[in-house]
Amino acid sequence: MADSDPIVEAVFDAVAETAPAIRDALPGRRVESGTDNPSGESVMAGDLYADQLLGDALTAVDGVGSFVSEEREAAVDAGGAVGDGAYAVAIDPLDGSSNLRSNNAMGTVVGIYDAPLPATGRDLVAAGYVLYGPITTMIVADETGVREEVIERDSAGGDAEDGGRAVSRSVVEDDLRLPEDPVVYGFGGRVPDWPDDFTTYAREIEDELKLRYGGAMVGDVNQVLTYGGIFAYPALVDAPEGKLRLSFEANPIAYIVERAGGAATDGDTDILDIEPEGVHDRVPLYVGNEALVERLEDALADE
Ligand code: AFP
Repeated sequence: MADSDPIVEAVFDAVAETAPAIRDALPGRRVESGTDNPSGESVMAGDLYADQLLGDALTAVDGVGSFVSEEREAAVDAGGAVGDGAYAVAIDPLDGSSNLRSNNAMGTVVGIYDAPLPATGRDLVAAGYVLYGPITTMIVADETGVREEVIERDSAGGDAEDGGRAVSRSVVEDDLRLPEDPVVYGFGGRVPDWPDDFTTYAREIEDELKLRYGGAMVGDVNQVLTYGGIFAYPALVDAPEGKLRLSFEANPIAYIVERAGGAATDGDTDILDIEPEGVHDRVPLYVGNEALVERLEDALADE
């Protein structure tokens, strides 16, 4: 078993330490901020708050050379030589923020790259996500494997020995594996916008599995990691690149699920092999059970 990378551990410490403050801030930030992000999407007040908190925390971590956010046009220089001892940390600060108004699950997605962005998923050294569900959990995937942690405020509020850290990280699953037998599926986008070949595939899956779609990728992928199955935000007729961002959403999720024994594709190519042109490139994402992902690639290739 490989040892954890100390910089990776420090990044996930910083992410975990911001989680309770982000969660506490959500009730007062369920409104639109009046601004759009680089992808042209309306930004919620919760997005901005999480982005600011995570930016401050992560740029302060030794070994983080740059901070790149779905909500910001350009990378924030954190003073390290990315790819030469320092990492670029890519964040989707509040994935699924549309769920704020409806009080449904959302989360923070983290990708730690050993190269400046835009980079391929093969440059990831670790990835993970915080899930704000009934409880706050964090999935961490690195060279040691995939684990699930529960994040709680430290009842003692932190003390000098642990640097006043105000949260506790409790590993509840230290070798998270995608269940062999698929049970759930979740497909994004509107059905009339699905291309015919994906619609045919979806109809087959609907006959085999149970629908679990909540509008936040982290929550839906967590269902797949927990019960087995497949998640997709597919290419759409009027948006062949789909909706999800490669750097901030698809790559980290692909890294996690592949390390847990699954597969991830854009319909033709392993997500981690995609060469992006820009930091905010979008990509279709089909991820989960390897056999179902292979069936999907065959279905899209048949046309
Ligand atoms: P928001 O962060 O704008 O809510 O978008 C979330 C997301 O990027 C991803 O988490 C979901 O899987 C997907 O969009 C949901 O998109 P739809 O609202 O089109 O279903």
